[in-house]
Amino acid sequence: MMTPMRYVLLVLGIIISLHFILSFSHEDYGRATSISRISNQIKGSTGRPPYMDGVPEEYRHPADVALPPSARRANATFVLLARNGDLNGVMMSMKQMEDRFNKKFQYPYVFLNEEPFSDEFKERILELTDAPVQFGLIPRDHWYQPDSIDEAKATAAREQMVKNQVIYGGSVPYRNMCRYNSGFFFRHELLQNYKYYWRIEPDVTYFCDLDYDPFLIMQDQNKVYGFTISLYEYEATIPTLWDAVKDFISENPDLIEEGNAMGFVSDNGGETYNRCHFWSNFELGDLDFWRGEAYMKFFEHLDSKGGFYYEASSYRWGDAPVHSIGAALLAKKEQIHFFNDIGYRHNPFQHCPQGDLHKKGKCWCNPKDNFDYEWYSCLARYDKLF
Ligand SMILES: Nc1nc2c(ncn2[C@@H]2O[C@H](COP(=O)(O)OP(=O)(O)OP(=O)(O)O)[C@@H](O)[C@H]2O)c(=O)[nH]1
Ligand SMILES: *[C@@H]1O[C@H](CO)[C@@H](O)[C@H](O)[C@H]1NC(C)=O
Ligand SMILES: [Mg+2]
Repeated sequence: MMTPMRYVLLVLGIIISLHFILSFSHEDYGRATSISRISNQIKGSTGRPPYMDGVPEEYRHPADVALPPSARRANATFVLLARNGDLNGVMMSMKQMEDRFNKKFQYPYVFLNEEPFSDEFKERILELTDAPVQFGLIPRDHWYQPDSIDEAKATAAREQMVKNQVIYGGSVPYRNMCRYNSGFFFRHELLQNYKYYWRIEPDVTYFCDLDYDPFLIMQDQNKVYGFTISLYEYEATIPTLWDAVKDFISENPDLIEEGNAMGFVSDNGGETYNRCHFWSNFELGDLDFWRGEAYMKFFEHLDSKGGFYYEASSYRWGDAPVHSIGAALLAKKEQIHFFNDIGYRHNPFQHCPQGDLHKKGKCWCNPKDNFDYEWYSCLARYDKLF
């Protein structure tokens, strides 16, 4: 039901957004933007997370025409990890990304697979975009379980999880995928040429038109990680992951960043994990951050504990908690960005922009179906950092 007050607010919102849409032609887009002013927005505790200030208007490109090749762009690419059998789901996601964003902005795509992509896969994908597309093969030693893993122990762990009905508990390929996304994709040779990436998964939904370039926000504001959904890991999960994290912290105190987001992952200064993580099926990130000394050491440390293959209690270490804990401890909290205006769904959760943002993005999700402040979401914990 629309109360009169809400109606007035909605109309006001429409008038304000129309004003902005009409007052910026696409020539304004990417004009030598006041980067110094923007980096001023990365400030200390203000009581407000930076996303609440919205996207500076000079970033917007509302006109429905492709950006000229000379327009300013970030050093960035999409990344899709997929099997040949994922083709249909990949196309559904990619077609939407093209329509909602990339037919205007023309960022390239990198596809990765531990098996060669089929001709059919490549042909069908190439039909969807005018942007450059590259298909990469994952080196064997980046994907398969390393020899150091005790297979008897790993098998026992998987069998235990199947018994406990843990989702994907018995699957070796799923573990390979989680370990690959945690510690290897950014080392692929096709990604060496890029600094930022946006991960796309099969069968996801992008609800809104994006009229600005999130990669430029990442680059100009020195962000390392961007998310739209955050949530708790399953109950009774990954106890040994946090033990390994605590070892890492005590062995490498100098690598832990000042002003980090520890408060997002722990409620007691690091004693225990509160199970919050960013949902990594959607992520924008800084590849150089993952490739940097701190995260590489962090990943090698976790990998040496074997938990990507063994975690016996009830779960397997996923790339989502690993990325999230890495970003939370090794970056400043302001470097983690909530993309509030990107409407997104990966079953079974969705982020649907609210109010003015919903209108601005011409979003088609139901604003009442929004995970942000549901009981299982961690967004309130992110907000509380600031
Ligand atoms: N090349 C390759 N890609 C994989 C493999 N397993 C998963 N992926 C990809 O890794 C990503 C995550 O896999 P999903 O199966 O979506 O895992 P999930 O998101 O935890 O689970 P769903 O709820 O089923 O989506 C997707 O981009 C998959 O296409 C694999 O064995 N090989
Ligand atoms: C893009 O980023 C990568 C990784 O940092 C770097 O090696 C490369 O030189 C950059 N390219 C451009 C054009 O700046
Ligand atoms: Mg998925």
